[in-house]
Amino acid sequence: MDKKVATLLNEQINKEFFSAYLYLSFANYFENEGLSGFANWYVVQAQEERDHAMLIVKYLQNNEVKVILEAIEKPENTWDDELTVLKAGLEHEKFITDSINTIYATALEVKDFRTTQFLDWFIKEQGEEETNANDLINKAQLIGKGGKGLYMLDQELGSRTYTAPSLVL
Ligand code: OFO
Repeated sequence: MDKKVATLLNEQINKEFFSAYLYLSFANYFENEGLSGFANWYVVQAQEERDHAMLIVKYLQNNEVKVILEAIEKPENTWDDELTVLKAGLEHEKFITDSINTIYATALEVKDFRTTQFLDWFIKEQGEEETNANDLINKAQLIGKGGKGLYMLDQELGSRTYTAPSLVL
């Protein structure tokens, strides 16, 4: 595999684990606020992010590339309110989308079509995750501060369950 592509994929592993860490921090925040449904939603999201990291680990190993694990940055743990957390989530997903796009473009440049094909799943996944993050913001904005609406949204988010990724390597 091209060295630059391999390095970017190695770095992406760290970003995915950081995403899991960040969303776990979101979940802790919501748990402390008494919003266990929101907390559940982000715990599931954290599990998905860990899966993304592991998919890249496996992909690199399948291609005889040595995986290097770096230290995971400490995520933020205090926010002003629920909406600020949700907006931080969307910003983070956009950052990850950019990162995946950069790897894709680099792989394309060196005609590494195996990697672009591998990344197709991630491109689609990022689209879904940005939509989800946006939807959460819209719902929270519709509801406004506290009350019955927030309680109902919390109930809805509490029903999210984890399913392993469908991508087969
Ligand atoms: Fe890894 O899926 Fe978004 O960040």
